[in-house]
Amino acid sequence: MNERASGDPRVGILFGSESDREVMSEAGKVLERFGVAHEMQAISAHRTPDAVRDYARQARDRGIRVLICGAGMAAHLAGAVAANTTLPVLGVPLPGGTLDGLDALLSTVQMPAGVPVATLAVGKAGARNAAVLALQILALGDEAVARRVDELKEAMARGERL
Ligand code: RP5
Repeated sequence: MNERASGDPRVGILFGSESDREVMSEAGKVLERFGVAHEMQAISAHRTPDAVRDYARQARDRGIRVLICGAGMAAHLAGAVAANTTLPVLGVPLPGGTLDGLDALLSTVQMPAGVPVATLAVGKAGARNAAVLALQILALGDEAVARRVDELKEAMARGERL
């Protein structure tokens, strides 16, 4: 399972602020462990909306297959990305601020019909699970990734924790 990631990124990990990087790097660590190339970028739905639109619109042509978006407070990043791509978008609500993640959870999960964001748990567990879900999506068309996800299930059954 400890394969080195190489090649063009297949997963984009985005987050609304540099202050989110530490939590969202949990997703990157999982992808690294499974040998899936990814890229990480701070980009804000509120501060840099044009950059978010451009990134989302160009991602598929650049070879990205899944997008993971983490943000806190009024967390619109995942929804704004989903509005501009047909790639699967996985949202990770992040804790912090007065409401400590409940605000981000509701902002991320409550998308109107037609613009889905698959929303994970708040915080580090959500970041890790977003990476696993991204692997499971990639595994639909990649037997090597599918085998590694099977190995993860077996390892967890033996008591290993992700
Ligand atoms: C959100 O506001 C970010 O995703 C971050 O979680 C939160 C605080 O951002 P900073 O003030 O640390 O840049 O937009």
